[in-house]
Amino acid sequence: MRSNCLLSLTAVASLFTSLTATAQSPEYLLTYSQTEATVSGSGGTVLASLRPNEICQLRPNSVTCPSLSAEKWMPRAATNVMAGDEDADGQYDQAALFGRIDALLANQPSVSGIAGDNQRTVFWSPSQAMGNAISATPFRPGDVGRIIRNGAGEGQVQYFMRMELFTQALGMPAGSIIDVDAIAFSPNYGVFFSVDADTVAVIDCGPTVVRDGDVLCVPPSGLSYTPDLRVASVAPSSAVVVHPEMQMDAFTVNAQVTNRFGACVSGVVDVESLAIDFTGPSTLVTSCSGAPVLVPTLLFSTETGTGASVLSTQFGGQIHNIPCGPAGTSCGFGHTSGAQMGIRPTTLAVGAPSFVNALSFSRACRSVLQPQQHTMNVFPLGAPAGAMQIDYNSDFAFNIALIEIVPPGIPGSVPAFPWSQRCFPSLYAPSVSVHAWPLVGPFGSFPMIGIPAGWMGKVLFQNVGFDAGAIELSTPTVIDII
Ligand SMILES: [Ca+2]
Ligand SMILES: [Ca+2]
Ligand SMILES: [Ca+2]
Repeated sequence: MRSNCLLSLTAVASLFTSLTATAQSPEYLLTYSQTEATVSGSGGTVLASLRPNEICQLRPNSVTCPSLSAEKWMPRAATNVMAGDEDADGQYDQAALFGRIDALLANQPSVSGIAGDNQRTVFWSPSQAMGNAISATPFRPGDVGRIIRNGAGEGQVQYFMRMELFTQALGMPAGSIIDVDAIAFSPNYGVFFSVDADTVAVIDCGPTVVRDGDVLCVPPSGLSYTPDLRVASVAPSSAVVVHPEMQMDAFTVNAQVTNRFGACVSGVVDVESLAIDFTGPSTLVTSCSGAPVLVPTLLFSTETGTGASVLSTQFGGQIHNIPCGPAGTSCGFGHTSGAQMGIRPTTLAVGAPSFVNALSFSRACRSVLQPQQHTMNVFPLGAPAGAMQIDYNSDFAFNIALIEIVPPGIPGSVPAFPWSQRCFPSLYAPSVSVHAWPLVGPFGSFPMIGIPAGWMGKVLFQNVGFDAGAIELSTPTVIDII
């Protein structure tokens, strides 16, 4: 009976794997643990500076490989608008919103090479809580969620899986607090995650110290879903340690990867990101209760993996290969520079300081805005037009900038449907006028409007990109005029 169950489970698994493999594109969304610089320089714009609370995009392919560069994909300028004035201080400009984005889950399938994810669909985990002045439900380090507009308005946190479900799966007492530090998910395999600090849990093996280097799984049998495939509930104590920290250390040693200084990395210390590699084999792990848990090939990064290396559990541990080459340097061949994952090394001899803090496969459209100054402190004298610039990066050859001059609070967005179903799906400026055109892609700038003497308020911009038969919106940005 059991072997039949196993067989059918494996058959379903391989079916799902083959379906998903065709949909999975070798493009990534990711975050870096420290502020880094794009290899490209992003056209000399402020978009070249990648902050730990901003999601970046890497598109390795035969065209980009000679000059592979990460680029900003979810600027904090955008999340400042999406989250609203969450701390009720009157300012949208919140430089440290979320602290660091330390886990990322992009699970919308890419259909026929068309982007499936946007900044409204991806889920992430913060390392610092968001304020609750706008969203009644919190966004805490132990949550994996996103920010949407719903019946309650703008700036609402919608969970993929909230902290209470993680702690229930870990058998922890009600009210326990954790920080989720890595996540990956497929309905076939369940939820994989890692925590930021060692913690006492009561899981299938009984009372256990869960390590920050462990990879845990809540298998499908322990999960129930909302209609849109978010986690609605978990079975208590259903989490299984599928790769203990010692195993992750062994994968890391076997991968033979160097850090930013050229030293061989000898252990994980802390697992920092997870992604499912559907092209690799799956293995069966037996939990303490005897139940088989199907574990796919996992990509992971470690706190020790400076120079932004990415490793894989395949073949007992190896450096992950992106289409441009290995995502790290092999021991004996020098340091891992960061350029393998799209960021600038510190010097010729020393790699970038970051480890990869969050990682997900995703093919997604890119059209982003960032002002050179988020706040203009110009009251009461005002400022002339062009006193500063708003920078953009767009997939589209031709763009225009929309502007809305708004009172202290930004009016809510409206769905852009049937437009902008590949890029940002909400129009933030219902009463708009065209501010700047034509704006030629990919990189460029347009001038800030003049600010009259004695004026305070908010100025909101959103670009429109024109593609063959499509109109696509950029991420929004707002400037606080004080
Ligand atoms: Ca604020
Ligand atoms: Ca977190
Ligand atoms: Ca992390």
